Amino acid sequence: MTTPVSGSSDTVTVFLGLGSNLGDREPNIRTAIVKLAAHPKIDLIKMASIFQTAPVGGPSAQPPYLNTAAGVRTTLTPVRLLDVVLEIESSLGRVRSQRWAPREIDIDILLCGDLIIADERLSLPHPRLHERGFVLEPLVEIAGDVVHPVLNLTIAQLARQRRAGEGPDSVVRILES
Ligand code: A4P
Ligand code: MG
Repeated sequence: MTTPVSGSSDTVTVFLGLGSNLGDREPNIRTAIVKLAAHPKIDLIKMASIFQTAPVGGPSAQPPYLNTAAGVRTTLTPVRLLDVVLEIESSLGRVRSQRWAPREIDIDILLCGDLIIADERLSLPHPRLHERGFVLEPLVEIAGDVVHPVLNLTIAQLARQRRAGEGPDSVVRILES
């Protein structure tokens, strides 16, 4: 089946990664989730715990992040969903400077059903999701059985693989959802 580039499509389950290391981090994350859930074409299904995590990449001496993941069902196409998340990021005060700079809110589209996309605006699955504790640890709580459509491993397998490769890291659960 071809994916329409705009408008609505069949309902698909999408997993999002959210992060904040500027401003009121927890309210930023919770407000972003509320805004997503308020969209008429997005139903919030699950939210993971919020984890405090050490910054990966970007300028040195950044504040620590809070990260979480959310599962939604939507009839939006991936590109329309990207527009919605970019709008929510802007409404929460995010201004883009350099890559991996500190931010009030980052909303990444991690997985969109089984879709595999590599175009200028959107890569799916998110190209770095399998490498990162700050993505995998929240995601495994709500999507452990979901299969990564490129790597053909479940999120639980990817999380175990990363932990084995890196050992304990600075991902610390601090709040329950
Ligand atoms: N884009 C392409 N694919 C996607 C996708 N699947 N989801 C494009 C969302 N956006 C996608 O993103 C730049 C552009 O990527 C978007 O406009 C969209 O067209 P951005 O959010 O402006 O840039 P960024 O986040 O600085 O870069 P990037 O490469 O997305 O970084 P990541 O991978 O999101 O990493 N450390 C901790 N502890 N916690 C974090 O949350 N986040 C990052 C950013 C780095 N270190 C971190 C964390
Ligand atoms: Mg991003």
